[in-house]
Amino acid sequence: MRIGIVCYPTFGGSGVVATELGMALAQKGYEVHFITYKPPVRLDLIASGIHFHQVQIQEYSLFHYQPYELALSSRMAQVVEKYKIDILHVHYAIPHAYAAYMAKQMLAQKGIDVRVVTTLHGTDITLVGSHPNYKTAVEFSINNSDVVTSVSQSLKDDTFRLFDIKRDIEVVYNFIELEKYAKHPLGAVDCQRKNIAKEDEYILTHISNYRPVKRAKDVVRIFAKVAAIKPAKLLLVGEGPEMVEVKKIAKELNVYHKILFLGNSTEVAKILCYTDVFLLPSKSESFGLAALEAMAARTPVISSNTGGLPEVNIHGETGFLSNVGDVEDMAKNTLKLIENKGVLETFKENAQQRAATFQMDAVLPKYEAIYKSLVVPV
Ligand code: GMT
Repeated sequence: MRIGIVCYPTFGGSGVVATELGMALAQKGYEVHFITYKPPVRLDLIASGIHFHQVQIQEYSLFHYQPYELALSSRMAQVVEKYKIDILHVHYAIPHAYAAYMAKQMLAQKGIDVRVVTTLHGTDITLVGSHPNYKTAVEFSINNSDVVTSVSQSLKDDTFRLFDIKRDIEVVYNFIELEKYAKHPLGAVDCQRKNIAKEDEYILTHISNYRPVKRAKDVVRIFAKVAAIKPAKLLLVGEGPEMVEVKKIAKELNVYHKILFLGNSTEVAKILCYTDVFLLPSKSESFGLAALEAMAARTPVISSNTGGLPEVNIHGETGFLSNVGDVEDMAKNTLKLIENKGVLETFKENAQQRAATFQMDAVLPKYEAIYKSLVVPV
């Protein structure tokens, strides 16, 4: 079977999920074609079965905004026709589901029937998709995909609450390859903690795109409260619009010198390997792939209780959940973990065991079953 994958090629969770899925499918013998504006950051371009088709945008001065959807749907239609693609699996509804619908219509004129699977990832429904500027088109694209999946039950519920949906949505959770993160007992990652912190220092980590939805300023506030009581370092991974303010608050709270700003990184497994506690105080989070990656690396998670996070992080077992913005409670919970070595060890073990329930081996067959259900035997 030939699968076309459309995603954002950046560090965001939806692009990571799409990339890991595509690479796993290629390993199982599927022919996988990525169609996007640049190679996805985690994509192994030379792996067997992987193909990449770039969407080119020509600047034209008449256009205040260049029409990416047009270029994308044209490219999708060309690639489907040339490589006889059976399924277009689009990740993140805006504008991918809409462009896929257009490609499908263009191909239908030529007697080609390509099937469209749309996976909803979060802000394409919650923050952005349900905004009146986009709502009509997003609702239309969801209702007109052949199959729609969402990465959590919470996101499915949000989709039905925010749109007039006239079809079923299947929950297919995000997944993890535990072996990539496991520091113990599989030991795939060479962990060199002593390069990062002193023996007695605890390491707290946050990974995100520093958009307001991540509440990264809360991360610094939590850290300042923890660092006032216990020796600790904070690793901030990623880049984004709120980073300037994050640094400002770190200086105001006098913890700047205890923070390592690591920027965007493809070495997430290595960084998590050093980490004792992962912080994710988001305002909205459909799933929280970053939390799952941390848990896979035996790291308990201090998070908010929003969206799909309670489906991933189990309160009092793999970490703790607090109300959005309750920095005091999040700091208290972090200290609960690091003030007692036995407690921290139990939570680390629980976190990894919980992450194992999201193993790729369990999730991949669900996508395969969806693809197979759509391809009509000839
Ligand atoms: O979190 C982001 O801002 C990035 C965004 C994306 O689409 O790349 O992440 C969303 O999709 C991830 C993968 O399914 C989920 O794990 C994240 O929870 C979700 N983010 C939000 O809902 C804010």
